[in-house]
Amino acid sequence: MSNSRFVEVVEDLERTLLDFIRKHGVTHSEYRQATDLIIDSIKAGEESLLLDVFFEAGATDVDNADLAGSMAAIEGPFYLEGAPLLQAPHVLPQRPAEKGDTLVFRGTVRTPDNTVLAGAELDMWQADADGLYSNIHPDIPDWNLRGRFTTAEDGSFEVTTIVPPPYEIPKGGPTGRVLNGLGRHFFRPAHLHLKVRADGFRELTSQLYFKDGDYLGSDVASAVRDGLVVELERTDSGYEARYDFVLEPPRR
Ligand code: MBD
Ligand code: FE
Repeated sequence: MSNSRFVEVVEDLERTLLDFIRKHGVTHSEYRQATDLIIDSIKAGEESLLLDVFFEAGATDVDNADLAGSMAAIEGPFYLEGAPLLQAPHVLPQRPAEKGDTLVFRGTVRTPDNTVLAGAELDMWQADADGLYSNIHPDIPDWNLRGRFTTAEDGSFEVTTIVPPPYEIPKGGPTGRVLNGLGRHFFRPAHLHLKVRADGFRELTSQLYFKDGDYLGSDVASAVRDGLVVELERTDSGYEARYDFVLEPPRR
């Protein structure tokens, strides 16, 4: 962000929030409740959950306004750099008897003119069958259901994992208390998170949902978009899904 843009947006945010305080007659005690809420959510290990639930999809829509590649999606609060690098056949790290139905996820990585990208990296993370993320929620081995793998010479990839369930925002935490106060439910539809990167292309943050899944129409984070919903097809051994990613060149 350039300094001139910083000044423009921060001064406008300042004006907007001061107007808001006057408009609603926000008292000092209410102001302090708001700052405590933000601090508490971070201390409770909710990372950026509170702000991501309310605002991240709005910023992502701005990025998606003029698009040459696949639609971007919200990253959410639980991405971590440095997930294990997997060798083929790719299987996301999991416990010996990981709960959940087996999911084989396949696709390709290409450029906007349909050239396949070999050696593109997919960095994937998801909730387990209890709806919990490793390295964030307790009692799960580090890096469980998180991993990086690369596309083959023909630009294709395949990874085996489990079908995630809908994600429920922790009920007892600060973000949950806000949602409860608003009378909203706590669910996000089931989803897979992926980042896709290749040298010379813009990194894509994606997130894929499953057609006909619960909460697609009422995501608590308001982040479902048509281009991000994939079919979940039954097979003899579980389910399969596919998505073809298109990476675009850097914007500037
Ligand atoms: C998630 O898994 C998520 O993706 C978002 C955006 C918010 C909370 C939990
Ligand atoms: Fe998520």
